[in-house]
Amino acid sequence: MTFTLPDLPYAYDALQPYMSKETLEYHHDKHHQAYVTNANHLMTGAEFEGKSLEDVVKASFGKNAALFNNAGQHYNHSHFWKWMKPRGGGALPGKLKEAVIAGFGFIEIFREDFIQAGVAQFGSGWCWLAVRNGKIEIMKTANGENPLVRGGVPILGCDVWEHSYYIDYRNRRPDYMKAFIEHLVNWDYVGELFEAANK
Ligand code: MN3
Repeated sequence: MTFTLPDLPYAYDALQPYMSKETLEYHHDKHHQAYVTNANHLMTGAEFEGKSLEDVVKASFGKNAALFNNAGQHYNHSHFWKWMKPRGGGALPGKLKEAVIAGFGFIEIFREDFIQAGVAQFGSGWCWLAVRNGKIEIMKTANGENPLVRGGVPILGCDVWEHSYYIDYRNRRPDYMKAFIEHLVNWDYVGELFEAANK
């Protein structure tokens, strides 16, 4: 298949002041576009014909590093835009809230652990909330990797590559993570993925 860059589900300035128009212009139009372009160049041969993005990510893991990095980042970013919304954050939908409380004790502890996972990821990568073996857990991964190749289903991910926050937060990754959790997360979309992962 040929991958295409999805449009942002909101205007470029819709996430201000927590994520600027300039950040989204670079991050979506330049970085994400480059992953799409590179993945399309690297998917030569019949091996990947008719395969979904998820299949390409899983099939290239450990076999074709260049394709895996670019297809993985295409997958991650396609969700990342939808994991945020203007006036996001706030309350978690019912079933997800129950699962988070069952897994972490308190919503506040989950928030702190998620932020800590993002802060502790050394260098470029992502932190995640994923469903694995029927349980909800926080994970962190390097570069373009994601829970799909570790037996999990990602339901929320935060991009901690510097290109995601350096314009707005400079080196203050903890402040970016806090703003992401408190003001940007689209919990309705996370809830939908959570219910789909449990079917
Ligand atoms: Mn990115």
